[in-house]
Formats: sequence, C-alpha cells, structure tokens
Amino acid sequence: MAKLNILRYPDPRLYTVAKAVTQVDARIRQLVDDMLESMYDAEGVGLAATQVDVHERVIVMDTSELRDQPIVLINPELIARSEEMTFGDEGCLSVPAIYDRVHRHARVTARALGRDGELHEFEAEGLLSVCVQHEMDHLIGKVFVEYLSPLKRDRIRTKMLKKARDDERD
Ligand code: GNR
Ligand code: NI
Repeated sequence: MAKLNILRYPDPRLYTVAKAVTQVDARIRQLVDDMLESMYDAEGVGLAATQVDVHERVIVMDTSELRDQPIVLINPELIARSEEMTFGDEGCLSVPAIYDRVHRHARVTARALGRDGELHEFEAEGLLSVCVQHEMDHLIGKVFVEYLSPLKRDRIRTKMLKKARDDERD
C-alpha cells in the first residue's frame, strides 16, 4: 500500500477528464487500495483518481462514523437523480480549509463496477449522495469551487497560490 500525493487547486491537472477503466485488474485494485489509504490518511469522506493524478474513472468513499465501510465505484454512471435538491457546505481535499455551499441532488442512484469487477447499483442520500456527485465532478475535471461566484473562486485561487508559495519556503 502507498499513500498518494493529492493535487491542490488550481493545479491544471485537476481539469483533466478521466477515461473509463477497461479492465478491473491487479493494477486497478492496487490503485483502489492506495486511494483508500490516502483518503483515510487525509480524513476525507471521498477521493477521485483525478485528485491523485490518475485519469481513470475510479472513486473511493466512506461516510461511515467508524470509517470502516469503504465504497468503490469504477466507471460510475448516475441512473437517477431526485428532483429535490440540497444546499450544504462542501469541502475538498484538493482545496484544503475552504468550505462553501453547493446545490446538489438530494438523492442519486449510481451504477458502477466494484473492486470485484462486478456491476452494482446503489442508492445514496445525505452526505453520501453529495459525495458521489462531488467525486463524479472530479472525474470530468470539475472542482466544487466552479459552482461558486467568480469573485469567490478568484479569492480561493489567490489564497491557494499564496499558500503553495509559503509551503515551498518553509
Ligand atoms: O472529505 C470531503 N468532505 C466533503 C464534505 C462535503 C462534501 C463533499 C466532500 S468530499 C471531500 C473529499 C474530497 O475532496 N473528495 O473529492
Ligand atoms: Ni474533492
């Protein structure tokens, strides 16, 4: 297992559109395991392969209290979204210490391959639903700050660039 480096906004590689996984083989299972380790280490509830600079459609999530219920989605597709929306605070491991409100579907149904390579269907609501939508956005090169006003986004960009410079100095 290995902990992977998580790209920080506004790294242009976060805008890459991921390709479908053609085969759930040993390489993909290793990627999944490394992503889970990295997500747990960073104390996130989800992680998309895009964030670790791998541009294939792989997501890991765990919204359980005890952090013992990993969910793996490979080549995920949303097959249903509720009309009802939620509006709540989001954060992102690629945009540390920034939280802001985003509109999302309250419930979604996804179809995806699991770590076992089998096709599964699953329904999500609450934080898990928000997380699935947030992670699927990463796979199409979209970070949650894109939903904020240009002014807010610009402030976040400036803050992140300054932080990256400061981190480099010490
Ligand atoms: O850890 C995370 N928390 C979170 C909180 C509210 C909405 C979405 C998320 S996802 C985020 C981890 C992450 O950046 N995944 O891409
Ligand atoms: Ni994120």
